[in-house]
Amino acid sequence: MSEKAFVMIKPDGVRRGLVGEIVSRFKKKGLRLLRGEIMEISRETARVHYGHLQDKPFFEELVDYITSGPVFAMIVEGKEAVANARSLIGPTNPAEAPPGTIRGDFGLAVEENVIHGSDSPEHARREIRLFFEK
Ligand code: IDP
Repeated sequence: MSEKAFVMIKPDGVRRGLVGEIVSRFKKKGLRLLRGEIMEISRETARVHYGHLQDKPFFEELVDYITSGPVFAMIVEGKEAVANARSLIGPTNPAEAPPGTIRGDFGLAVEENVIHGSDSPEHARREIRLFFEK
């Protein structure tokens, strides 16, 4: 059974010219890129997307970061797309992400961790609606 995941290259990844390299990793893994779009996200969308973190002390900084420039939003599809995308992406903190993962290879710190990937199929559906169907 095929599944869809929402993946987003964050503004630091776009600014640093990593879109092509990162997209190619998803393709080499065997995931299909159904949509891929450069977009600016509003503070309102950022607040909804990261709503589960609104009580964290870094929430405003997170909204600043994710709206600091264009992102590259994607829908990838394939078998267990959510789990497979998360394994390509690696743990939240790049300092703890192993080499070979996207965060491990391209990031230094949790405040700029290059990429987002949905953490469940249900959240993937919600994020695809939020970013692509508004
Ligand atoms: P995830 O992105 O790996 O699913 P979450 O815990 O959902 O991790 O956090 C969402 C995003 O919030 C992270 O990707 C990162 O950009 C940011 N973040 C998480 N923890 C911190 C922190 O301690 N300081 C600053 N930003 C953080």
